[in-house]
Amino acid sequence: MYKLLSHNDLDGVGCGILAKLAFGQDVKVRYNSVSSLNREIEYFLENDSPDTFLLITDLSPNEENEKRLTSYYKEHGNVQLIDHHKTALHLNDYEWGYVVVEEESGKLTSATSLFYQYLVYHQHLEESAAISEFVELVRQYDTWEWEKNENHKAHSLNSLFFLVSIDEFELKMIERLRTSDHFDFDDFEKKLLNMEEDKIERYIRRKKREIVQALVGKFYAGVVYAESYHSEVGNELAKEHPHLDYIAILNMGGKRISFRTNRDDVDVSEIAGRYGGGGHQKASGSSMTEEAYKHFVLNTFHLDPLHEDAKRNRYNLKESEFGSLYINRREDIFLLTLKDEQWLVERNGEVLDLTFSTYSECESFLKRNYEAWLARDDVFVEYLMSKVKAAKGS
Ligand SMILES: [Mn+2]
Repeated sequence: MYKLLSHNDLDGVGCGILAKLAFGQDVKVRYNSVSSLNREIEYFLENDSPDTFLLITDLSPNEENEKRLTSYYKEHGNVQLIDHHKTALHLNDYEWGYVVVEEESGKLTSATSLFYQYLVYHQHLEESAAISEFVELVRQYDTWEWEKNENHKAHSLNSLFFLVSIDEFELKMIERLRTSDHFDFDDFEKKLLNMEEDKIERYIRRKKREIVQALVGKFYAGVVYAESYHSEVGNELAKEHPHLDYIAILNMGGKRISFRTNRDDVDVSEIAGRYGGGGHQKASGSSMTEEAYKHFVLNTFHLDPLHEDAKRNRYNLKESEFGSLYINRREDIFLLTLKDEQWLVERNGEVLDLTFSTYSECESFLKRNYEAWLARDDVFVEYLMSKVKAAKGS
């Protein structure tokens, strides 16, 4: 007998699907949130037969259960943990732990891709084109590589995962992976998925109008409330606001926070760690602890949302040789200009005593300190006319 404790997201359920393909009736699978895993481990250690082989994927136990699992392993063997989270790397110190974040080729791993290798290596499962394609879609979604590769099928797979129940998803996928030569969606699913993508787009557009900016510790965070589509919301907001260090997505009902960044110089697994959570460098999560509540809810609730940059301008453009005009809620007027290959900021007519070697650094400074946005063309034209008037008058 086998027992698999896995995460309740697509990557975790991908492991469950592979386990059922490999072991059929001989495996019991339980999907967990990050917080419920430890209860399940304790239940297993107290109640299950030592003949049952325990597999844990895509999640890591707390310190106490690390100890319990280690002594259990010494006595019975029969434990294997497989994970790809950076915050779980220390579990490689145990014989029962196997954590790989990145393959030697530089390819990022997922729990499903590691577990697939494990099952094939131990001859529990035979490789097939359909399964390999499914595993790769899960991996690309979980590592967010799909976006760079424009592999929308990977994104669709995750959307489908959320459209149906976990049980239904499992059943559908197991059947398909057993019988198809290649992995694909059926026509009805394709129709559903198109509708879902439109819905996600509208949801993200709304969230773009709700995000607020807050300095938390030494980092500038974008804070937004969202119950669904955390990865998509986080990713789009991070792209929209590169001056922010990370995006904190608050799920008040679930009392959880997701952290996302697309920057290489920020590690959100450390941010989540501060509130007792963990994860990857670019994506992590934690519970809404009292401290987190204070930092992200209480201290930010009164703030006005960030304003988006004007998008349809023809004249007031970024990095323009005529200067780029920004405004903010306090009605400050900023002009970004290039002089002697350095970018300067003029605030309400006065040049600040700072220079920047790139436009993006200059803009980032402006947005972090003044919450300014690129003004619309009509504001720009009005500004230029007032300049001309002033010049004529003098
Ligand atoms: Mn994962």
